[in-house]
Amino acid sequence: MKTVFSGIQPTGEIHIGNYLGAIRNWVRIGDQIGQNAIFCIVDYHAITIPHAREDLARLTFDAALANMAAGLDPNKITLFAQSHVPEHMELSWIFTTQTPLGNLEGMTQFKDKSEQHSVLAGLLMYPVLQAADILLYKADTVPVGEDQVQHIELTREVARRFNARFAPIFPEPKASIDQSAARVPGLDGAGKMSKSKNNTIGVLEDQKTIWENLRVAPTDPARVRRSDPGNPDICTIFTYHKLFSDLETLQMVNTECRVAGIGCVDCKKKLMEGLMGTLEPIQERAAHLRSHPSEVTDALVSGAERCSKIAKETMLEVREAIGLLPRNSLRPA
Ligand code: AQP
Repeated sequence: MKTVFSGIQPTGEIHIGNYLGAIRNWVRIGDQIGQNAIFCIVDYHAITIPHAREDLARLTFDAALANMAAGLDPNKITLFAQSHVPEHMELSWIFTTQTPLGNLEGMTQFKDKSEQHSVLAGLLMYPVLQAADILLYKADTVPVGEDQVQHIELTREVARRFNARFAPIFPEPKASIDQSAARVPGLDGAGKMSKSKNNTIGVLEDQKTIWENLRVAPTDPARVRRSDPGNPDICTIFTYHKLFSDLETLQMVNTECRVAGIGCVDCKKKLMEGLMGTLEPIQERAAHLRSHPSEVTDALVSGAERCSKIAKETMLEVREAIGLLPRNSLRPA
């Protein structure tokens, strides 16, 4: 790992899927490689579905705050907002002109989101912009959840095609996935936890709200009465236990659920202990950052400065490679 890039959309509250599937891994990588670990709040991606203009800036700031609270230290790593480095859009356009439409129409996320939202052209181009985000910094590793694997494969194709046609500028980056939490399920048990699906446990959500949502979350449908035995292997709550509870609790739940020794409410109360044990320190750091917002804004300012430098250098190479007329060549000698 020389350079690592990953991003998160400011489309809502950061949830435990983002934390366990991505951010936790980002923190570990940052500890290993420092400021070459580049993390981005991808606000231009967030507008590929209809968004509320009055919320976007706040959500972008909040996403940066939540990431810092979850352990990203801007004195170590690089954190910035995508729109503060306009070269992302320039490279994205160049890649758009080189990418067959068929490659984009087949993307699973595009197909899923097209069913939920009116289809904007930007939604189709989402993975091209993502390729530009990653390749602008010549990142070789992209730590993501499983849902992003297909997009990283497209990024590799984009790099390969560009290198073959113009000049060998880009690495072919690999996805890095934390298999223990590659696809955290949503509270509704109907698919992955996702900000846009209203099935989340927010990392910064207060204990009361988390409990209200958890209390009514579906479990094994065979457990209609307290006395019905259940099967933890098909229960979302047990999946969360595996992510948050200690071994002793895990074994107890695994055994007792199967013989109706504990009910679902008891099981969920047990989960709350492990869950809040993880979330409370994050929430304390978030409270500190809320009362010291300049720590967040300073991080974003210096992150964008650092990224701008790298981005400008890459774009000089790219423009030359594709044969554009260089602006600085027009100056008289
Ligand atoms: N449920 C998840 N389990 C594991 N990893 C996840 N990621 C997202 N959900 C899970 C990973 O988190 C990083 C940021 O992704 P994102 O901003 O696209 O998160 P989201 O919650 O998926 O956001 P949206 O706005 O609701 O998008 P859609 O509708 O596309 O899911 C990524 O590394 C992602 O893999």
